[in-house]
Amino acid sequence: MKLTIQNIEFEVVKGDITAQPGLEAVVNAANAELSPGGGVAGAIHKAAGPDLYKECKPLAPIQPGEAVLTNAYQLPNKYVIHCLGPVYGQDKPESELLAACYRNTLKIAEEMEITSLGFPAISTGIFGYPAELAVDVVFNTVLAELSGIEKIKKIKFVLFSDKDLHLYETQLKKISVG
Ligand code: AR6
Repeated sequence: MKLTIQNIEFEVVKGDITAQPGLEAVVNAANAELSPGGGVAGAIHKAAGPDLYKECKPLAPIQPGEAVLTNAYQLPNKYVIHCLGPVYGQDKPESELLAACYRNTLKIAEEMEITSLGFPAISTGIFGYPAELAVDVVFNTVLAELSGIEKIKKIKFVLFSDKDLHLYETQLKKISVG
């Protein structure tokens, strides 16, 4: 599903964040050490190859809410923006830290003049953030940032399950009817 808001195309798909050749940057749901780990981070490091972790190592550790940029190596993208989401029930306030992830990622993308980027559902896997709560934070945060965005033309949300796809599509439909 697609929707254009203030000249930015939003797209919501079910898919794999490591298989998004049309996007200049993809976002990693990272760990503090920026190491491979599991979930999105494991998949991204596996697909990018070992040079990614070599570039990551000196940038670590990062704090919850923080984001850093690297090259994407063997991924079909130019950059990876690594973002550390909050561990639900541990890093507080969770919603503010999750919002900071999305804000900081958008800020880096703007600074680097990145025109298209893809987000997974940060913190909603191993970090335990309920997806139905996270999706509200995601859309509230991204929509609040739109007035400051000039370079980004496409934001794609790449979800791993039908349930998450449905949550995101429901949000996008709500926005489209105002
Ligand atoms: N493409 C898109 N989404 C995916 C993919 C993929 N290839 N793989 C999983 N997801 P998670 P977190 C979904 O756990 O909660 C790692 O070990 C997944 O179903 O990757 O921020 C890191 O090293 C879920 O909906 O990220 C950290 O230690 C969402 O992406 C920790 O997990 C996020 O799941 C980060 O945990």
